[in-house]
Amino acid sequence: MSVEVGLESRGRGDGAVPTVGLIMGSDSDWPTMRAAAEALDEFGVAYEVGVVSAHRTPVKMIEYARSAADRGLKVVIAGAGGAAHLPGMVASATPLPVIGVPVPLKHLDGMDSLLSIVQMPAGVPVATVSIGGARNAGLLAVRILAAADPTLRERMTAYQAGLEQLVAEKEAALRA
Ligand code: RP5
Repeated sequence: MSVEVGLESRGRGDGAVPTVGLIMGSDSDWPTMRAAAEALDEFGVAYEVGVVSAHRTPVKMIEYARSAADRGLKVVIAGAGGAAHLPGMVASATPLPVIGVPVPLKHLDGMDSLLSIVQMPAGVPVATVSIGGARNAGLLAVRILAAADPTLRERMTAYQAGLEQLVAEKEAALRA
């Protein structure tokens, strides 16, 4: 299938310098990872997106991680499946917070991806979301940025109010 990611990263959002790096081990991860991109788009967060593989492009991965902070990124979202070493390896080579997304593959229902990402050694944290939980990865990145950005914090608060409203509406429909 045709996907929207390539080896070159590109910026999105409101045209500003990307603050989030959205990377994945393969273009085949994009159907899962696009939910993170959509969440960032909803909040107007500029990001770059690309394929960086721990196993197939290890030099690129290290260069990406080492240059990430100096290039202006504040958070990295890294998705991978199977022997999912990308998030942890990126975390080992950048001081930035790294959010790992376990991508479910055909076998093992994503448990292999989850355990590969979540079981990090002490000293090298990766904030791991649920299997396939790319939307939450995007939202968590927004929250991290919002800690120092009042405008984003307002948007996140409004989003949370919207969730409450949605539940109230569904509950009302249930009772009708
Ligand atoms: C992982 O291997 C990637 O993150 C992907 O989830 C998986 C399979 O990659 P492809 O063989 O589809 O390129 O490193």
